[in-house]
Amino acid sequence: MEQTQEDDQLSNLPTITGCSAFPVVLYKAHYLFKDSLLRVLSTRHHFQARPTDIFLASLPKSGTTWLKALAFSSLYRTPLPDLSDLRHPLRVSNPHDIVPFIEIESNLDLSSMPSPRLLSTHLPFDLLPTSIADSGSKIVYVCRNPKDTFVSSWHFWNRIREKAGEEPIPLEASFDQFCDGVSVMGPYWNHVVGYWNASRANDAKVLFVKYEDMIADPIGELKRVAGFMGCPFTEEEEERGGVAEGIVKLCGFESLSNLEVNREGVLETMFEDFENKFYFRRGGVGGWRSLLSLEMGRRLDEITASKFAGTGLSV
Ligand code: PAP
Repeated sequence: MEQTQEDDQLSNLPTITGCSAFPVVLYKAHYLFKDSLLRVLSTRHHFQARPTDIFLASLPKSGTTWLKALAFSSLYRTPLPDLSDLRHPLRVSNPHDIVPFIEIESNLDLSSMPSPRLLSTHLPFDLLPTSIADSGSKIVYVCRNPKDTFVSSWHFWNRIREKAGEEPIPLEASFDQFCDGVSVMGPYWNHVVGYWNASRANDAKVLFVKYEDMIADPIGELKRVAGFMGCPFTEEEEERGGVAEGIVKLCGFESLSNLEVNREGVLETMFEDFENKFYFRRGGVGGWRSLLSLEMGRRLDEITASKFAGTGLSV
């Protein structure tokens, strides 16, 4: 690829460390991985969405892996083997290997995937490829409360760093950064509000889902997602019973995290191989209390209340 003047400018953006195991840069008010910037821009310009595409969008550590599993096993439930079949893709592959990220998988030929394609992205709404907005494709966005998202992220990057023999990210400094908006794909609030506003503007295009609602009512939320994706559970399936329940059970934390592929397997990423088990820590709501003080929790709540003021959104 030819190096342009813009590429040079981009590769000279100041790097920021401490919010992840890898440096980020500030690009158009969003913090992106330095090493992924050119790839993100290339995806933005070259990725061709199809009207039938479904994108699962999220901030990292918001329930992406779970949503991928639920959406995949719902959307393709007719051609897929029975949920209990040991050959079911979710029993042999990590959800990230099944539902690729458009901005990361440059070595995968996404154009050869049959329709309807199920794809994912961590990109903020305003950095999505223009073809996504212009096509009839749909987006399911999952949001998680910022305290659990921060804590999940802090643990994740420290596991990566620990494996590389590096010191853990200092908690207080990383928390201050998060509060100042510095987090992967952040600021947190801009990412969430971007998709929230898009869903309010066009709820046939963007479905907004909360991780906490998925925990409280996984079957209800799964049905909402399936209906939005255009594959609602049929009357016959409802009468027969157990279809949505079976999907929720297979995709549940206990079930997925205990599969051999997710205990022992590794995921190839643009940085290095990450262990699949890093994507399953404990799950659930309110785990932040084991790491953050009440004062830190209050601080984040106050920032969130002020950032979400007037949006109609609460988390
Ligand atoms: P990613 O964006 O890097 O893919 P993502 O899957 O969004 O990460 O987030 C991982 C979190 O989802 C972890 O949360 P924790 O650190 O608070 O534990 C992980 O445990 C949780 N998670 C993964 N799978 C499930 C699941 N099936 N049900 C509920 N939570 C899950």
